[in-house]
Amino acid sequence: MTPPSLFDCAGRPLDLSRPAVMGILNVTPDSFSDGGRFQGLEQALRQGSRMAGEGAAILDIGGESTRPGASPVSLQEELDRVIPVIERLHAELPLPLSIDTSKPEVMAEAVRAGAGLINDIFALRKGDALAVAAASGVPVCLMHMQGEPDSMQTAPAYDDVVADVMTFLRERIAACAGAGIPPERVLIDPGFGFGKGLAHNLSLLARLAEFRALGHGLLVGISRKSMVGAVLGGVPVEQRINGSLAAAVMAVERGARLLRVHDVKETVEAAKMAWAVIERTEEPL
Ligand code: 8Y7
Repeated sequence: MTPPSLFDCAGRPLDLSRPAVMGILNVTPDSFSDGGRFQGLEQALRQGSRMAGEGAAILDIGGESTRPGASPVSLQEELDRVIPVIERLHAELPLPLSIDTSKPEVMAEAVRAGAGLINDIFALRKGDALAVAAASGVPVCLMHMQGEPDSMQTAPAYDDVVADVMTFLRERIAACAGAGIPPERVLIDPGFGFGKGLAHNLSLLARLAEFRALGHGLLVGISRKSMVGAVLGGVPVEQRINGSLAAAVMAVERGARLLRVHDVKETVEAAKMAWAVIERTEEPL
């Protein structure tokens, strides 16, 4: 059950025969300064170009904050945020783009605008997301989440977190197959921090290799998350790079092939080092 190593993201290849980095591009008002829509667009383009230059293989563009307690964003507002950014980045950069959304309408518009992957923290469970994703023709990432963003951290509970998450992902993979999304188009993600306590997150990372049995490309997002802050004694997000890199290396060693991160250059270098050891490669990567 070797996962596919090459994904066709709307005509742009994503090579996961070795670890690759997905750069996070949030297009939310709190993620750009104060200058309104145009400044937000220009800033997103600069940030996207920088991450591409730092070695990102794909950029993940999101217009809705999923932090606990964040207020929901209307469909029109989410479209207004992400579609111009996707259009411009698609025109100006050669790399594939991912749309981070749970709304079927945003998925459809984003793919029309040039997005080549759908990253959905709800694993295509909202409305007709399954059918829309199937019709789009692009690969999808199915992420596990227990509960809903506003309440998921209240009392997360599992019998066996790895087994429970794997059962959920198997069910969503089957739902995709039923909707016409073949397994070769599906990436999976255990969803670090989404309805998980620290012990759950640490178990998922320690036992990440077990997810290889599902035979799908494995994406992980640990970058700057609270699990890193907690381990380091409550440090703020801007002091979580080293902890995030340590977790990224452990994920690569256990089979992760796409790392969703804020700190692209650092993660690209850490992943190259890990991969050189795994492959005993003496050539520069
Ligand atoms: C993840 C994600 C977020 C993740 C995937 C954050 C959108 C929270 N986390 N998507 N999105 N996996 N696939 O801190 O772990 O970045 S948002």
